[in-house]
Amino acid sequence: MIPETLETYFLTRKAEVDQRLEATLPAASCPPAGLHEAMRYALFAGGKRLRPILCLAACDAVRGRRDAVLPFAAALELIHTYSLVHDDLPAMDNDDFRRGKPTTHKVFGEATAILVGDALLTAAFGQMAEAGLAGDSPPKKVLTVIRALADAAGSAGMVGGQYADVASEGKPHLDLEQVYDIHMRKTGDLIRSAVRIGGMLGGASPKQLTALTRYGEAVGLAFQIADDLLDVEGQTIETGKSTGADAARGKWTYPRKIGAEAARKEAEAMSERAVSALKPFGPEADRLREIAVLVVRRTK
Ligand code: GRG
Repeated sequence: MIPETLETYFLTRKAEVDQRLEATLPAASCPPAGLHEAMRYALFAGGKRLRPILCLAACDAVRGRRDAVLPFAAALELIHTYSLVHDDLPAMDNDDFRRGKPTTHKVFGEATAILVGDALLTAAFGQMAEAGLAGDSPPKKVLTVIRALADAAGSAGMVGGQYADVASEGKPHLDLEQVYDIHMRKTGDLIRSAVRIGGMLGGASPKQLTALTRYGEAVGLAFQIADDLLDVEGQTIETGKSTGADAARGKWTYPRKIGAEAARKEAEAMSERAVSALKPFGPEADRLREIAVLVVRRTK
């Protein structure tokens, strides 16, 4: 058999996730049609589906059943997309472009964009409840996963990190620990949670779950630092969003705090830490290893 390349793996998993999302969301013509059209616009604008793919790859690493994990992988993308739609609003980052296209509020207006985010977040929890009802995983495990995702996405996790990020804008000084804390909560918690959920539903042992948690944490931080660097050095044509926006807004990032060169080294170190966290695993975790390397080499 020809070994599957990372590219094929990404494309295949992305297609599975997209199919699931397609089946989950009401048709654009279904009332309220304006809202459903806008939800679909936000969700199918060309995202990389990194979080669902990490979740499925973690399931593969513990030789779990991917089909039982897929609804939760889709839920992760629903939550991620809602966060981007809200993050782009004028009250937050005020971005006109995302994934190379006009942002949701630019096309459908601010009120609709707020409701799109609300509806995507609600759909994520509906999706997970439905998966629980389908009975592919034990109910207690499903509830544990839902609890974990609510923590990662809520005020102690992503939303709390976003709050701290917004509050830190324009401040004259932030310690590196504070920048780390914002990055971990804003971006890292959902990424770590994606990996943990794939492991938990896939049947990870406690030792495996600890290793996956360490991996997810390191990849989450590496990803955010790489994102900071793309904002400084990236090409709008590739990233699909305006570059230099963080500096213009007075945001605290790793390149601003420690310089671009040191930030790149830190991202590389995190990527290596992620790979070494996977020592307890054999080749079944190769996709996770490859993703950890890719995350710091990405150009979009
Ligand atoms: C508004 C509650 C709320 C939270 C927002 C994630 C986030 C918190 C804000 C996004 C700001 C940002 C650009 C952070 C950098 C890391 C990041 C999440 C980048 C976008 O994720 P990708 O690259 O996006 O996975 P795609 O488009 O591929 O899905």
